[in-house]
Amino acid sequence: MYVMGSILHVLAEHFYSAKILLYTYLTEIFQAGVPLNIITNIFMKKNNVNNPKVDQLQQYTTDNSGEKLTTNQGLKINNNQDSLKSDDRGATLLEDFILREKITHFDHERIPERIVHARGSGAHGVFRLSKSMEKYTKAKFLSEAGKETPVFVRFSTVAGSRGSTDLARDVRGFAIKFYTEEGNYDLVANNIPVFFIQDAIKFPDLVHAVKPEPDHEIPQASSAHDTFWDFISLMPESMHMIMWLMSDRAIPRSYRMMEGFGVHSFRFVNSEGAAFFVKFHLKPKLGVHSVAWPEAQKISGFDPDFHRRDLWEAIEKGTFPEWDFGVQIVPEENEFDFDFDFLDPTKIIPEEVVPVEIFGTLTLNRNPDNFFAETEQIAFHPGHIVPGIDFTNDPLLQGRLFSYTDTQLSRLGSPNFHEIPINRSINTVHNNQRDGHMRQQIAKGKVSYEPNSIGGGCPFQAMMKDGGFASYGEKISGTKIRARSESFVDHYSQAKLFYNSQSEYEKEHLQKALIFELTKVTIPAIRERMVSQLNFIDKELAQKVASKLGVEVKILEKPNGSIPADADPQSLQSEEREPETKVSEALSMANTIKDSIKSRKIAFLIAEGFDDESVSSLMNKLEEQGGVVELVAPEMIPVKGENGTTFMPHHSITSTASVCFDAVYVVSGENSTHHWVQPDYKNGVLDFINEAYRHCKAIYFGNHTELIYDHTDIYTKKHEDYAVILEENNSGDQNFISAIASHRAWKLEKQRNGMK
Ligand code: HDD
Repeated sequence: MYVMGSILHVLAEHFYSAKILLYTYLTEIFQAGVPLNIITNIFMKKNNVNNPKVDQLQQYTTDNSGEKLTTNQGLKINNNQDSLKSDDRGATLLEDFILREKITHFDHERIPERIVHARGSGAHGVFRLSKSMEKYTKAKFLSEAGKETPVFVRFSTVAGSRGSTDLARDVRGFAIKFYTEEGNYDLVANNIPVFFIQDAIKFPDLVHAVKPEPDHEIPQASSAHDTFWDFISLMPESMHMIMWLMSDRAIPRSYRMMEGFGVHSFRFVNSEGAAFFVKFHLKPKLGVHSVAWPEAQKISGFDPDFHRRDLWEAIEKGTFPEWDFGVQIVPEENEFDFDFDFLDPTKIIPEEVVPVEIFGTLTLNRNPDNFFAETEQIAFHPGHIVPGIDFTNDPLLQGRLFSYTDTQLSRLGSPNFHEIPINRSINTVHNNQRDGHMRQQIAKGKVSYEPNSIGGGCPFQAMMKDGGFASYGEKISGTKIRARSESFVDHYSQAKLFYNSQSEYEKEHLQKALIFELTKVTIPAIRERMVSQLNFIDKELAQKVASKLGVEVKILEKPNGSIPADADPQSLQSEEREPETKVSEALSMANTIKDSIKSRKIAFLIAEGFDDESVSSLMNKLEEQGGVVELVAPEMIPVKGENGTTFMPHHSITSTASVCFDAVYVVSGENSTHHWVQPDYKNGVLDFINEAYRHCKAIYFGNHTELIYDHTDIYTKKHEDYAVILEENNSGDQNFISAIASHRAWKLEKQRNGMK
């Protein structure tokens, strides 16, 4: 059997392009003799070409194919069905070490979930440097164009538990571990470039406010409740972040379609010791796209794993998610040239003021083998840096530097969490740290101290020229004080900048989000405080929201919030600065990339007697351009076309909804149309189409589908709409493809929903 396995392996390696064909053929031939999973493992081998981190993980990876069941001590088990008893109807014996081992391990399978960012998904990949950044940083992985560094990326929501829905309105984490030759570098980023608070001392308060309320643990994965808005309405510094959080950025279409931001200003330090302030950016090659809030709510019911599944499937299909990676760079001497403080994490540097310099591509190309071992056990920390990258005095970052190691101790249970395979650096670790729970490294010799003579002085400290890390020698002089800098006290200018940069439909979504969230607030005083805060950002916005909440906008006499105890709040608050730019195009998703249908999911509504030629032809066109077609039929049974082709549907109309797709094709065919309008299916198919229409998706009606079309909201509203394509033909196909690429016809939303 194993000889057979090796032969197959060699064959597969040499005839890569024919792998799939060969696979189908061989599974049929060898089904009897070789277990299917041996063949599968060989042919569906994960993409791990030239990835030293993946190679390292292989040492710890096991494969049960063809193996016998054993205990954890390696003893072969001959009966895994029955415990050891005093008789076949007698009590179980304490002696049953196999039962005890199995149950004990099971009893301890869970570890504490992350206090924030508990719900997440991850993947392996590679960062490829396209341009040397040597001028700015001595980090080796950023020095030589063409260099490839293995990475593991974990995306997450913040507030929900491990089992919560992916589609919560929330910030998304975007944490990247670069396994560099100089050690691990972690960029623990988010999909929003600013944060709620300016100082880490407020983090526990923020998290307690947003998490489920402690008396009844309600609500799960939602900010729409009293304690969150109570806190926010008292924290003017959070207003910029709130604008982002209430925008559609907080409900991404896919992890693959979100930006990533390092948030804080970090430092690049070059080999001459010169330092530069940098802000990290990741820009998805597929553009930045979101779903609408009513969709998000429904997706949470149909597929709470929507983002996790999307990431997994895209990688399995070989549509590898990609981001351009870059930085905004500001030389140290220009630190004070801006109208905000670089150390304030509630501020962005508008891209129109300092453009993003792209220097490489991040590609995710391999799903993990085991969720727990990799995605759950990975431990990120903004303090994992390499020479050439350094911190700033941003008080939020400074607090993070303490929090992340600390949390791993309670989550992973031991200071040896760096030895868990996914956390190991690809260069070897040498130091005098010893022992502790679950120690794995076997350190030779007598010496575990330094200086020493017995061990020949090893391990030696590294000189800077040999890659030894030395902190950037920032000059500091000051008086110890527990206070906030006055340069941090402008909480509204950039909130305004964000709001004013949004397109009309984005502004409307944002207003609706605020109304949704604040409607769930049960205490009128909190709603009132909140709309009064909004009034500092945009008077019309405040009025609109207030009018739906039954509260009045009050001009705050004395702004609430965290300000130095001895400062006059009024004077600080009113110190609003004139922003350098009033509108930033980069802040609106309306201006994002819309040129590809790659990985877009298109539902084909097929029923008995459908036009199979048109299905095959359009399917080919869409798939050629990277689109993903899934067939939806009245029932989950094979469906025959008019020319005899039979398709097995992916879904039945009752098991999915159009919110799970980007576009809909109502397949040509008189017979199939008749089938769909039968009483059993008519409401289902109409709901499917009408909902896609409301959410501004591309919809294509093939030939002879009038009987369906005439009953949809589209017909009754008789709109001229570029994203609804009637009757199949060549230009129809092309129009459909363009409409899918443009993501949504958001501009027609009001019209489509019958609003003025
Ligand atoms: Fe944090 C996790 C991102 C502020 C304390 N954070 C965590 C993760 C991301 C971020 C992406 C998930 C990592 C993973 O996938 O394992 N956090 C941010 C960003 C922040 C930020 C972009 C602001 C700019 N965080 C922040 C502060 C503190 C923390 C101010 C504490 C003072 N964060 C944590 C934590 C977590 C965490 C409690 C929970 C799990 C973990 O670290 O490993 O330590």
